[in-house]
Amino acid sequence: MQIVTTHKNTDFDGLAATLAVTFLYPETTAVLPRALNPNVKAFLSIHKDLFAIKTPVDIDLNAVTRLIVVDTNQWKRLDRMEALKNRAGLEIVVYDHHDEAGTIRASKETRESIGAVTTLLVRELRHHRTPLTPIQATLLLTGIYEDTGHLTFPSTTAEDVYAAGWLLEKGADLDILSTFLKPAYSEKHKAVLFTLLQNARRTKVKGHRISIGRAPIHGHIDNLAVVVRMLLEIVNVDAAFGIFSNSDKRRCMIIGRSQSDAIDVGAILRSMGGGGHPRAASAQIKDANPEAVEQWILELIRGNQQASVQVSDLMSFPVITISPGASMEEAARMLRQKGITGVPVVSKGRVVGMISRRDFSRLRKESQLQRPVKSFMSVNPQCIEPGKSPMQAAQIMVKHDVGRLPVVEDGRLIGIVSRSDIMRYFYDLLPD
Ligand SMILES: [Mn+2]
Repeated sequence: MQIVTTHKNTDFDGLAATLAVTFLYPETTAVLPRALNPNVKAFLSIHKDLFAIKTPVDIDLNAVTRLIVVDTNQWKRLDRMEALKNRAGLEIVVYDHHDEAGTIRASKETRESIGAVTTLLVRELRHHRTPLTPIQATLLLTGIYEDTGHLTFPSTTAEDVYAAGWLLEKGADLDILSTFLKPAYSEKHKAVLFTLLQNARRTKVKGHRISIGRAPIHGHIDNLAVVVRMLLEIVNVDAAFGIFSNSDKRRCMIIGRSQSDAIDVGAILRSMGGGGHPRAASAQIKDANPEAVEQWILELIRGNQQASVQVSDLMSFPVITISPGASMEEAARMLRQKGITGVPVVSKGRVVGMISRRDFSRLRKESQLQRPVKSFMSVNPQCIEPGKSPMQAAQIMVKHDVGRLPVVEDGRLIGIVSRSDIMRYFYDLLPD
């Protein structure tokens, strides 16, 4: 078996390079350390199903014949790989961009001073003409951007920039990327934030807490959205708007950020001629008076009748279920025929368990296929109510490491929502 792994507290560069190896060599198993940095964890909470990822406890290290390590060359930075340290005959391949000498003695090492280790893998992907999906390209670009500070760190090389350009050609999505990367923040941003905080007005509209701040801008400032994001977090409202008037160019830039499904800033700013997503959007208006813009935003929120998306809008129904007395063999047949990976176990209309493909690994011998589902199912599974938001569903899935949630209303099973339903929802929010 061939595995690829990376350092503990995995960052996007480590994750991207790890998965890039599996894009290059699909027979490779990706093994991620159990400790991931928070940005990576958030990314995987939504994208987990797209990538086959194992943890060190899931795999049999005795079966490993080839170990590929990316973004580090130190044994101590790997999670639970000690058993491989002195394994005779083990082939080790390292991809790294750290200057210090490592403790891993590789049979093949690609170590270069370059902004991101992901760039080294992109070089191979290009060379092998490996096809990439836009989501894969987005992940790889996120790795490069993180380690190069959006291509601004002095360690950035021309090749990092070429790699980034190539990934954009392959459909990498900068909106998704900026959702998961912590944005850069400068002195200029600090000054603007200070102005916003001083004059931001806080109001309640239809029960939603809104803050709108205004700041005059001189010259050009990149990424003002960072400031609005911080305003939203500091004043802790459902949605925050920044109105930035640029006197010399006689135009107004409006940026909205929301942390509630009930306030769709994308819809609001689309009505003003801009665009974006429900939680992040912007618009530009010529010759506008900031005071009038503020009133306009408030009116749009008052008129914004659009219902927010709930789990019940995304769930599938009717739900295929199985009874606790059915045999494991029947369960296996059902999963195979319906092409699903798990099914709720229902008794007298109530969800009593969940049986999924991974439960079959607990069968020790063929004859156990005749045993009832109730002996192998996970009991008291995580369920969700239909009125919860897609984000809440994603959080439960990542917290409990489950790929689907029965949707239960008044104790009754009314649907089921899977990780791919949630993911599709987040991607459909993006404009074409
Ligand atoms: Mn790195």
